[in-house]
Amino acid sequence: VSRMEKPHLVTCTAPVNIAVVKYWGKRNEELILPINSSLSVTLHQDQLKTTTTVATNKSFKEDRIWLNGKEEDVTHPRLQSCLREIRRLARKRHNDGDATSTDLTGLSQKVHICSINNFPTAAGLASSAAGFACLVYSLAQAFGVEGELSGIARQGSGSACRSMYGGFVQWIMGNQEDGKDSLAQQVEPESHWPELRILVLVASAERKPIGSTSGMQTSVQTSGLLKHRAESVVPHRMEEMIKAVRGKDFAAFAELTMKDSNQFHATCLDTYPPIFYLNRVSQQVIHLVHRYNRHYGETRVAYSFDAGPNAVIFTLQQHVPEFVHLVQHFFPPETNGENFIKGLPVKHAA
Ligand code: 2P0
Repeated sequence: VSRMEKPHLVTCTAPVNIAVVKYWGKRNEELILPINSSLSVTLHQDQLKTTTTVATNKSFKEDRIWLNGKEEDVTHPRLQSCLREIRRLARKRHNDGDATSTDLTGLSQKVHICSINNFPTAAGLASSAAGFACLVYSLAQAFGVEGELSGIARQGSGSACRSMYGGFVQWIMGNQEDGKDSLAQQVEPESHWPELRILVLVASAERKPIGSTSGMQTSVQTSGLLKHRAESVVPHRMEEMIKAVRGKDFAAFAELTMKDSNQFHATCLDTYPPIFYLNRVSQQVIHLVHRYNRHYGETRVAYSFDAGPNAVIFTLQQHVPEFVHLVQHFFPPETNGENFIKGLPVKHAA
């Protein structure tokens, strides 16, 4: 029996982000360069999040990874891109004579990575965003790398670059071919708008039928609406959204958020063959929100849907109890103990 050297462990967490101006479509598949800029809100650290532990040890023979307790293929190209880029940065720091970086023996060490989500994976709840952001940050910590890392997270999953920052974050699409200017940037910190609240209504925790990566590929190939959106709608919408966020103008923020979600799903329908991420419950939530806002004659609540039927609700703190009460009334939890909501007609709403 040989004594194993104690592994060097780093554990980090990264939260999910929810896009209010959506990313959908790449101009470069390998580098993950988008056809439009996007903007998101990063959730609080203690909510939907990934926790990742990276272990390095001289005795490790190969890189290995476990996701939610199950070993996965470490040769996955996007995972390899992240590992390669972090090791490249670490080597550069070492060669530049940076005293805080790991020594050369450390640089050549293999890693074992364990990653756990506290929410359903691949159910359209941005699991890859939190996952790759957390992976890249943990690897950077393990290898003593600091600085701009969103360009590396982006190569794991596009939306992951936005989870590298808290608060309101834009992913600037950039225009260089090498992608060096396609980075995330904080627009406002998490402290900027403390009254803003995000509710996640889980309509289905099942895996989505069409993954984002292949879905957006088909959209780029077939949807004229997506091209129009990327070229003629998003640039102006990004400006308007940043203005609404900076000015904490909830009505403007909410309207832009709902319109952008709707247009994203319209491009999915314009994709050929069409992609449907929304279901009956999603549509009922959409109706409920509009009826609620109409009832008060002002926009108090907004919805947004990603590549799945689960609704993300944006509202201000003072409206949370009433809106949650309404949701519980119209979508009572099923009695089988599962955490799904049941669709009921919304014709009695608000
Ligand atoms: C977003 N989504 O902006 C949009 C809205 C889904 C709908 O980013 O291929 O998992 O890994 O870059 O980041 C989902 O796409 O796709 C996504 P890849 P990703 O949040």
